[in-house]
Amino acid sequence: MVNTTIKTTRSQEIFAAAQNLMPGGVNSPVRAFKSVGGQPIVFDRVKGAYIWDVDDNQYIDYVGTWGPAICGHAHPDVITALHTALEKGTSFGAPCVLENVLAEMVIDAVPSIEMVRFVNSGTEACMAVLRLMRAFTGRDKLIKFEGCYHGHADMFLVKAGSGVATLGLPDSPGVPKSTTADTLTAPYNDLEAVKALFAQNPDAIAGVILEPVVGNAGFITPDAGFLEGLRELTHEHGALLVFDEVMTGFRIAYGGAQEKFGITPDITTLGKIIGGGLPVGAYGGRRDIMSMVAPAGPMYQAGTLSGNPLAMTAGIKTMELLQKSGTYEYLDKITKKLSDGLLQIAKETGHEACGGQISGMFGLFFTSGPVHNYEDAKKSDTAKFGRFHRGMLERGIYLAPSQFEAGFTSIAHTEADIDKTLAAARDVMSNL
Ligand code: HOZ
Repeated sequence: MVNTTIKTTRSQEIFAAAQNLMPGGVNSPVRAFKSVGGQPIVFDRVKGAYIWDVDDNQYIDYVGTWGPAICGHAHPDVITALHTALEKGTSFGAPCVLENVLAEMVIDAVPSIEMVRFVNSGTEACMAVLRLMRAFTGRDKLIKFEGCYHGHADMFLVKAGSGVATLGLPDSPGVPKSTTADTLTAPYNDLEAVKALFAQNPDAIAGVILEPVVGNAGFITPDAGFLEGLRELTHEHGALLVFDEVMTGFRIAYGGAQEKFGITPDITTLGKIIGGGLPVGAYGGRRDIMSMVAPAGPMYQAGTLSGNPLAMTAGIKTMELLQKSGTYEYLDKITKKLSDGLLQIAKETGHEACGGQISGMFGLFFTSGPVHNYEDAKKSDTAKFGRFHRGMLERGIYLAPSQFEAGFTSIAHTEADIDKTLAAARDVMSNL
């Protein structure tokens, strides 16, 4: 199936060539449109809330490069700062003062972080954190939640979200059973299941890792008491609590989910927004834990491009922009208008749907819900979502090409963009 009402000749040519060059024609699976049908759109340029494809079609973008574009794409202040930084070089492989600046901003903002280490992606951050959890506690097992995604490292590819959920894959071939033998899983929002795992594995669990608000199984919020319960259980059992805030950090509040919900984990992983659109990840936490990391301590982790001046610059400028008063109120206002509007239109046009938003992060499931965990999310009518996605695309609205990914807005999105999106949604849902 190809796009029917918009001209995508050039996109099709480029994607056809790409399929002979790269597996599936892409460098990350979800963007291949496999679960929504049709072909991916090949982009030419981005600006503010908009993207343009190689056939010159314009779209309102709710992917925002999967989260980083919270200030809108190619914000002029970020671009100007990058030009200046570029003149000084692209990578030093040595300390630079920009690392101190971004580190201080992260430490000031995120309640759990007293020291931070920059890496190059969220995957890298989570891989390092697992090693750190084990090094600090002397225990090997970890608990993760079904549908949560912590990057593509072997130990986390168990009942994972994001592309694994989108493609309906069982756990990935190539991951030795021995590597995941210590990965225990529980349904999200199920404290009793976590209690049982602790009871079955006394003094063996290094920690619990989760997306405090899930974005990789669609958008799922924590039930009242869930995060508090995990905090208590981990304390009680001498285990660490890790918030993977790669998506939620600096998005649902400046200090992330931990600020929003008032629960302070021991360790936090970050990515996306802190790189302002360049490749950055980070992990940080209590000083005594982070002091385990080499060269301060014995736990090894390294990276040639880590802390590089371009990525630090984009991150610093993006975070400065976010500090302007009213940022998160505005994100919440427009995203609530979008989310409420989509649910109302679904109701009026006779579709079972549920969803919600926090600040500039949202989701819509085609199921009556409520969705508390991945099993609930899987009840969604994914074929209908695919048709909805296609219809929206044809009307100039770019949504994440998967039922199992959250959507993102930015401060560049206007009320008029939301109105246009809702008008398109009414049109599409009336004919689904
Ligand atoms: N894993 C990303 C979303 N959860 C998708 C990355 C991409 O395709 O760019």
